[in-house]
Amino acid sequence: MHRDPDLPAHDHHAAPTGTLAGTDMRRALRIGLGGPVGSGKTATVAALCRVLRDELSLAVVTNDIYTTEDAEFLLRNAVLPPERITAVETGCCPHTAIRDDISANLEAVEELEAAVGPLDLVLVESGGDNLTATFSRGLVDHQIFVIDVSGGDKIPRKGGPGVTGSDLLVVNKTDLAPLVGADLSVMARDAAAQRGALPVVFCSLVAPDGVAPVASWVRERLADWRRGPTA
Ligand SMILES: Nc1nc2c(ncn2[C@@H]2O[C@H](COP(=O)(O)OP(=O)(O)O)[C@@H](O)[C@H]2O)c(=O)[nH]1
Ligand SMILES: [Mg+2]
Repeated sequence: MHRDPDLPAHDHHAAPTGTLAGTDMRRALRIGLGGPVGSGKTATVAALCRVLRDELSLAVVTNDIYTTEDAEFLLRNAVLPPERITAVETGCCPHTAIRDDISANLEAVEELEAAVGPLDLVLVESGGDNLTATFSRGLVDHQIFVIDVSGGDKIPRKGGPGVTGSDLLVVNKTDLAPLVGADLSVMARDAAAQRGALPVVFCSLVAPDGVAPVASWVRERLADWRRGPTA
């Protein structure tokens, strides 16, 4: 299996040691969403906000190269109050802003914590890239990689660090599988071969509560985070 050295460790408590400035309060859990342009990252963020916002205090950071389009979509759809959504305009390869020079993203997360915190969860959406984008473990505690079926069922087989080593692989747009001739069982088999025991969920965000498997996984990560380091 090919693992990227910069992917977050699967020890859930290795990286997150921060506290909110000036308080004893633990910082929010940070989850990154990466994946190719158009796979459904913003749609996943929007759906997660809708199902989690009444049970958690959450905020979102979006990354776009030249625009703030994703943040505007989330604002237009009123998935969270505007003060809980921040856009980072990377002005460069989106990969750089989530992996190499994460300062703008870290600043955005910290400013959200200071302005509307304490927060339970911050979702950081990467600007869409290809199959190679991964987050620095200094920015997020876990990462979700979102692919979709519309390019056919070959994507899991192609591998890359997001497919092989992300903490959760989401195969989105299952509603389109019959239209593009994508065989979900082939995708499941290839993803398992690439990922070993790491989890994979299939979803369709146009279905009612289609984000449920992703939301369940997020709730489990948050429960682990709240329990804190185990002896
Ligand atoms: N049919 C279908 N369309 C979807 C689904 N999820 C997202 N989309 C659409 O796919 C397009 C790209 O989604 P978006 O979330 O902007 O992708 P991103 O670039 O990864 O953030 C939008 O038009 C969404 O409405 C899905 O499960 N099924
Ligand atoms: Mg997006």
